[in-house]
Amino acid sequence: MDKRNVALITGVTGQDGSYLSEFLLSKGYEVHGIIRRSSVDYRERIAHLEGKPNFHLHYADMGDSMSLVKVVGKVLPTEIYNLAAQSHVQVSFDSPEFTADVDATGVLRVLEAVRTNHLEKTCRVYQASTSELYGKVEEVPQNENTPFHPYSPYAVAKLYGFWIIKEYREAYNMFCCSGILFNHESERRGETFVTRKITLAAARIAQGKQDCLYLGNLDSLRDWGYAKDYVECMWLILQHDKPEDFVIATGVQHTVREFATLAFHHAGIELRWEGEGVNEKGIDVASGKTVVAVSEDFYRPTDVVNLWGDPTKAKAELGWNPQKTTFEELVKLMVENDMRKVAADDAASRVRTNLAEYLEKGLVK
Ligand code: NAP
Ligand code: G4F
Repeated sequence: MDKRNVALITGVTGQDGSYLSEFLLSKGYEVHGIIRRSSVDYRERIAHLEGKPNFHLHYADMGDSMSLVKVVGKVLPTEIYNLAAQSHVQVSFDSPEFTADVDATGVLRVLEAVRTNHLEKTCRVYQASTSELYGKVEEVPQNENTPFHPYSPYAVAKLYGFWIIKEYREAYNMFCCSGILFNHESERRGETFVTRKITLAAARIAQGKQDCLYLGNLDSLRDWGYAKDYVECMWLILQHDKPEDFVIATGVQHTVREFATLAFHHAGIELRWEGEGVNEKGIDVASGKTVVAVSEDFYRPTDVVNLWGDPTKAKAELGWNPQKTTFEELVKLMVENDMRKVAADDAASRVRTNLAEYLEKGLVK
């Protein structure tokens, strides 16, 4: 039995990869992460970990089997967390083939890298699966037995990932599992996901650095949790006595409109909503100005509108607390972070203003 605790994380530079690295390092793991070459600095989320003795980075790519086989063979991990993905649903409509290669075939490449290195018996594999599998939902709330109905190229690719993990578990007796995670957010969330787009814009508007925030479907419902709480569950899933799949969610859902109302409140702006559909507007009660408007540019060809997870199994079998950070606490901590960020970094905020202008013109989603 391999007693080492050596984790390999794909997607280490992402929101979840950075929190998971911190979590595993705090548990005494040797942590290895896969990075890609880029012409710009994209390692902001893990910069504070670089140079730590137990933290190591390796170049590889989810689209390059050989690189994955080599890294797995060099690191000999006892646990692999496969978090790497083209993770933006709207972008998957623009780049469906790339999304399929990374999010579907990429999972197969990781599993085959484990087999090629003969680590099936010593290496456990976690797959970052998603509530998007439920897509055009067939029941609410969604649990481990709810039928899947993927509703975007991203979700279809992730469905392959889910099934190939299950197949390798059954065919080769490997300890590989999927965490079916509902949306989880944080101060490190990518800036084009709706929550972070809202908290950054609320901070900029409150500080006079942006006029208006343009959003798509305000009625969309999500079960939003805190990423820092969710990475613990990834680890718990791999420590379980048998390989199984788990729904990870808070069990509470809110609309995009509710998220925006609360975020602006924490930025010091009370919103009043007027109009319907594409004509709906969020008006600053104090100034009478429109600070939120709807743009069809952010509507999706098919949109998932009713995600609501049932975390009963994770609570019972993993002892995980889905309400560690509440929705209200999550929104507050994200806004407070972005208020500080926008205020502190004037140079950066000028760049952000440019980004905000692009957002307003619908050029960046
Ligand atoms: P994220 O911030 O977008 O991070 C994605 C990571 O994948 C980044 O490190 C990215 O590297 C890496 N990556 C993308 N393409 C790659 C490739 N070809 N080769 C190697 N690495 C590649 O995503 P996240 O929010 O942390 O989510 C982590 C995982 O959980 C993803 O698989 C996502 O689909 C899934 N998930 C997320 C949520 C959520 O609400 N956050 C919910 C359910 C499931 P670069 O930095 O180089 O781009
Ligand atoms: O924040 P979103 O882009 O996240 P989405 O599509 O739910 O995907 C995220 O969560 C999934 C888990 O369910 C992950 F698998 C996936 O990797 C990713 O992390 O959009 C949330 C909702 C959507 O219904 C979208 O139509 O918000 C709606 N929305 C409304 N206006 C917007 C906007 N989304 C974005 N990104 N930008 C808007 O302006």
